[in-house]
Parts: sequence; structure tokens; C-alpha cells
Amino acid sequence: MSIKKVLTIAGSDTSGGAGIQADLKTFQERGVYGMSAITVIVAMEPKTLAHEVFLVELSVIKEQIDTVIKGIGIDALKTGMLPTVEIIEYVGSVLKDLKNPIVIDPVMVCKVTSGSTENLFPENVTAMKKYLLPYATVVTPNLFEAAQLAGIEKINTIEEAKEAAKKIYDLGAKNVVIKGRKFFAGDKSVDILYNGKNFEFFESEKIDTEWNHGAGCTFSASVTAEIAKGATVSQSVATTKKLIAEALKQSFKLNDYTGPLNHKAFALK
Ligand code: PXL
Repeated sequence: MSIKKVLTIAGSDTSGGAGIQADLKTFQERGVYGMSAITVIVAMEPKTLAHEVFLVELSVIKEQIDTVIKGIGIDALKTGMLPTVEIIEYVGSVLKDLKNPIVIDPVMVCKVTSGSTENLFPENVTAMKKYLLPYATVVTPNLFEAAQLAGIEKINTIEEAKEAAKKIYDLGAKNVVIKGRKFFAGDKSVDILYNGKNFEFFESEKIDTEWNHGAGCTFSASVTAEIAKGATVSQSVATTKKLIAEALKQSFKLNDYTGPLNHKAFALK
């Protein structure tokens, strides 16, 4: 049988909800064949919950990427947590030569590992802008990441998000999806797509769950899978928006501090 092949270049989230684990689960549920290149391993100290981030050596990252891209071939690719400027620059050099659709999830904050919304790697923002965004078919920042990429302090409204999307588009990304999620006023969860000409708005009901770990990774993985199967960017975001809402409805608690959205919900529709 023929099946579309996708690669994620991202970090391993030991707790299983985000990172490579979210990506592979999502790829499976969306009917594409997932492969991975692991950039970093994230663990948590069980009692204090302090995050522990173990970098994978650049040479090992290169071997993994070569295994997949040179050895097998892909239909689409996504990136997730890229922990150092050196790794971002290397991944950028790989993207530069690719003809396939590229989804960049500009991961900057990891709530479960930092316990806050501080930027874990501020120097990486400049590197992402320079080395990754010019090759992005789609970039999928949340509001915090969008503000960082656009160089503005904070995004509070849809109007401000539109301004940020224009700035991020100017950095080279062909499509910018800003995940407003539940954070704008009003009773809908709203994500915004800008393709350099038009804005499109994708709405779902606001689902208020504490157990939303991995939502960002899962979102970008789903968009990657849909694009690999031949959907347009707009169709891919529309499908993903629906599926994320369902996955949030079916989210669950793992322990007192983390719970993922339910990737299984992605198989439903
Ligand atoms: O959700 C962002 C994220 C991305 N990648 C890895 C993570 C996390 C958050 O936990 O662990 C590996």
C-alpha cells in the first residue's frame, strides 16, 4: 500500500503528551507514517517537578535526519523543540534544500517542564527567525511565540494578532497560523491564518480544561499530516481545529501536574 511519510525533528517528552510522542501519535491517528529525529530529551524530577533537559549531540541529530531524508524520503516535515542556536542553524541548512512542505512549530515555552511561561531559550528566537522561518510552508506560533517572533510585547486582541501575523509573514513564512485558542475575548476559540493576502479565522467552542498538555505539538503534527495527504493549508488548519477541540474534550489527568489532550480523538473523524 502507499502511505505518506512524514518526519518530525523535535524533542522527546517523557510524559508522552507533547513533543515527539505527540507527533507520532497524531501521525498514526491521521493515517500517515511517522518518523522522528530527536533533538533533546525532556524529563522531570518526580518530586520537585524541576525540568531536566538533556541535549542530543548534533552529530547524532544529523545521523537521524540523514537516515530519514537521504535513506527513506519524506512527503512533509515538521519541527518542534530545537534547543540550541547550533541545532536551529543545522536544521535550517537541511530545510534549505528540501522541496517538501515544512511546518515550523516555534516551540519556546514548555509549561510542564518550566512550570511557567518564561522563555526557556530566548536567544533561539533570533535563530528561528533567521534560519527556519524563510523555509516555512506554515509556522504555527501560540500567542506568546507569535509576540516573540513579531518583536511585540504581548498580543491581547485579534487585531494585534493580525499585525503580528503580518510581521511574521515578512520573515519569510508562507503561511502564518496564530493559535489564539481560548485567549481572545468572546465565547469562541479562534485561530488565525494569514497567507500574505488574506486572513482566515477558524473557530471552535472554548474548551476549558487544565489538561491540555501537548496541544501545540499535536496541532502542528496534524497540520503536517493533512498537508502530506494533499490538503491545502487552509483545509489542514480547518480539520486540525476540529480535531483539537475534540481531543481537548476528551483530555485526561495523568498526575497532579500534567494531563494531555487525547490524541486518540484524532482517529474519530
Ligand atoms: O509543548 C511544548 C513541548 C515541546 N516539546 C517537548 C516538550 C514540550 C513540553 O512539555 O516536552 C519535548
